Amino acid sequence: MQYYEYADEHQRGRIERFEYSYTNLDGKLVNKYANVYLPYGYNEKDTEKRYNILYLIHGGNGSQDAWWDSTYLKNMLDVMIAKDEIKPLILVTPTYYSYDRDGSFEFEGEQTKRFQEELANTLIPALETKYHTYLENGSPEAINKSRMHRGISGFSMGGCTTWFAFTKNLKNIGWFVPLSGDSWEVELRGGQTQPEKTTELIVKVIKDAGYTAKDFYLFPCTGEGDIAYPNLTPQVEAMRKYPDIFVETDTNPNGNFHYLTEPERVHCYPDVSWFLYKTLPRLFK
Ligand code: FER
Repeated sequence: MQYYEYADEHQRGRIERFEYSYTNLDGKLVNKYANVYLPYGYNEKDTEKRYNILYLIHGGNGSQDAWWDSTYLKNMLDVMIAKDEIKPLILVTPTYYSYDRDGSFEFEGEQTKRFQEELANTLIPALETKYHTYLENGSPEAINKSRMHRGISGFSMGGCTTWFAFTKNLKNIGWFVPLSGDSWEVELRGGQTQPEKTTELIVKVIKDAGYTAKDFYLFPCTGEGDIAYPNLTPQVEAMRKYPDIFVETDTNPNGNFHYLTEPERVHCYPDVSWFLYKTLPRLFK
């Protein structure tokens, strides 16, 4: 099995901590942070330059640090940018937790859903008006206008978060890479238990927004040995019944949808980071 291997790279980006506060849906003020990867050459004084931005979400019980601690993500970004395999981008690892945890899947599902409100109304406007993104100001209109410069991905519950972003924040985000997680829009593991209903809901969101296949990109990924594979695959099969909305291709710009799977790979950060490595060059173009 092939993995991304560490490579020496002297043009290194840096990771900053972005602090913000958020009044959660229970009215409680929560002090939070997100880690922000700024690529090599990022200069806060250069206000002309703008960067695409990808939000990358941790799995259940994880944190803002999980991706950095468990994979070569930082080195991977540095190398891919230095080799010009991807354009320099800002990558943010927030957390969806803004409530006291109880460890249950019901709780996790609810948090990943509730996070969508925080993302749209607090995190995106605060963070993206500080860093040099395509967001011109913090208004909903400006967020909508810059959506094709904004993506979201995540592992496991972060994959569920990505699917909730699709149904709740499609007008704010153009690129979606759910890793080893299905949509819990209908119910827990609904991608497996209710694939048709889940897909109908997703299709309705697209149509209600007035969008077509040209208006979003969706690249779900998982390993065939992953515990989420049996949950995600039925959902993808149901989505394949709408080939004019989910136009499947492994090359842009011929389509907007691709289910990327690999034999053997299992439910862990290093395994799914391979999918990120494969998919990053397809984003924002
Ligand atoms: C899935 C989606 C999410 C799944 C598991 C999860 C087993 C999350 C697990 C965790 O965070 O522990 O389809 O399948």
